[in-house]
Amino acid sequence: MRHFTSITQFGDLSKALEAARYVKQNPFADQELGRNRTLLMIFFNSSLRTRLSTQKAAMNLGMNVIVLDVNQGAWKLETERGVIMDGDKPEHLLEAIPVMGCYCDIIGVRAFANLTDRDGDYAEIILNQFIRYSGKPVFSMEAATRHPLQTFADLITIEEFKKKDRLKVVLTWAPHPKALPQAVPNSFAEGMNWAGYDFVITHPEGYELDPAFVGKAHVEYDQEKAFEGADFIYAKNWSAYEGENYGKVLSTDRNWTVDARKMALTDNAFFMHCLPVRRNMIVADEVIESPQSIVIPEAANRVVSAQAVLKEILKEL
Ligand code: AN0
Ligand code: CP
Repeated sequence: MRHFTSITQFGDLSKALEAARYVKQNPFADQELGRNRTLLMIFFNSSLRTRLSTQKAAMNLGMNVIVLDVNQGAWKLETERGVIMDGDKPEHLLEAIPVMGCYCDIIGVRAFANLTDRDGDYAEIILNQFIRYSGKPVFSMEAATRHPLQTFADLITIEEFKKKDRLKVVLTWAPHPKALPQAVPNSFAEGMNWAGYDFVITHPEGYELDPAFVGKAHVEYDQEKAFEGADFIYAKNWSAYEGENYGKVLSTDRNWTVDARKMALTDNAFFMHCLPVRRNMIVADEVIESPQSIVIPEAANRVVSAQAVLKEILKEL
């Protein structure tokens, strides 16, 4: 594997799960693979889990790691080509990227959607510029349209906790005060379709996701109906995708918050969320603190997914 921007690039589900199992059981077995190799992680947005888990994964593989928060200490970067740079941005991404490429062997990039220009976001302009101009393998640490390391960790977690072969997995929209990207729900939907689970997406009308990611999922506007018999509830907020509402918050209706009464409609489902999560907006305290909440093992599996991906990339350097 050269670049990793979507879970579908990891061959098939059984290959991905086998790679994850090996890494989990033998975390330090491949220290030679990463020796004298440098990972550069570039953050255009904040992070707790992605930053720490990817660094830990790289250290497990014997790699050196450099982290750059673009908004803290680096020159402010212009991203549009053709701009007369007489404003507050002293450097262009088109020089910065190949320069960064000189200092490392692999680059991880976090660059969220800006939520104003849908075509630009869905063209993955920043991530693709890294792929094109850095000269190095690039992986997504959440880009505009996908968060594949999260999706991979989610799949590992579902496989670890599932109690039956035929699963009903439900992705539910939940309220949040600020506009969030569609990357996590898009990527999760892509992963569920790829894995072939029975998959339902529930959200208020107006929050339809890009059909390319929805795929074969059943869309149900009645959240309680969607929850019936579910084995996994995956909560996430996202802003609108459709038309001129792109990037807007259309509702903060707390009737969509995941609470114990709704969880009681499921088949004793596990509760998942990628974190960070706003309690009592997305999920009630009683649910996130319940034994059915697996948000911490889910976050722990971020080391496993990052390590499995880094290993695949290192093998082909
Ligand atoms: C981000 C998002 O919704 O994409 C990151 C999630 C991993 N969340 C926030 O900005 C709160
Ligand atoms: N889930 C996740 O990617 O968390 P961070 O934004 O803290 O990295």
